[in-house]
Amino acid sequence: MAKREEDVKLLGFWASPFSRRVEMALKLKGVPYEYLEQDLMNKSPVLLELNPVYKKVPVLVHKGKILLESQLILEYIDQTWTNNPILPRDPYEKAMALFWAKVVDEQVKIRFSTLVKAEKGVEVAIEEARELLTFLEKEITGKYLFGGKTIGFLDMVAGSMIPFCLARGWEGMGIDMIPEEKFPELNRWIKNLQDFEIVTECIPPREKQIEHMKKVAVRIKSA
Ligand SMILES: N[C@@H](CCC(=O)N[C@@H](CS)C(=O)NCC(=O)O)C(=O)O
Repeated sequence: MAKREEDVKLLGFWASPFSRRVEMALKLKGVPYEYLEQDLMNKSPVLLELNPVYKKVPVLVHKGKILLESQLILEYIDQTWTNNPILPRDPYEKAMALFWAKVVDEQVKIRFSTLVKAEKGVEVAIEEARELLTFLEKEITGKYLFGGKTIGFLDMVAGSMIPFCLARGWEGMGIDMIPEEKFPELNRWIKNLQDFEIVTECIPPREKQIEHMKKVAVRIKSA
């Protein structure tokens, strides 16, 4: 079990799936951390100093070492505190978890912007987003969670991003992107995730997140 003197700080933002997943990982490992909420509209000198390349959260500081990029931070946490594994130990399963996590963070996330801009039309944008979700629907079929019986890497990446961030953004546009009848397995997974305190503690408040995602949509449109 991790001890007090671990000296872990997390620079994050309440609505960010990237920093929420890092919190899930720290909670799963039982690592105490100091959380420093960031104002992304008015970035602090400390954030700019610690992440001068991307100027983004999350930033994890462990005993003075600076860790950037949420998926890499999850790997670092997993290798530093070895209790309650996050990544599969099997090399093939690990590669697949990393592959699907990349799909979520790159492709599924981009589909939110595609829909906001709706350049090809709303129906086409919805179709494209659902096509990607269908791959995940197949992946989760027959499993309790992506990580099996316990929360794993893909549960943290996809769980922070899809139901509690993107789906709420789509909902703000009046779209139920993951309807139960089309995605029964993903809906089951979303419910299963919420059996875990480390997840429920990291889910942003629903209405506040929807309002936040509406503002994100306005920014995407005017960019
Ligand atoms: N690939 C990065 C993405 C991090 C990211 O996009 N963070 C957003 C918050 S959700 C941010 O800090 N945005 C500030 C900005 O873009 O100026 C990761 O996985 O950590």
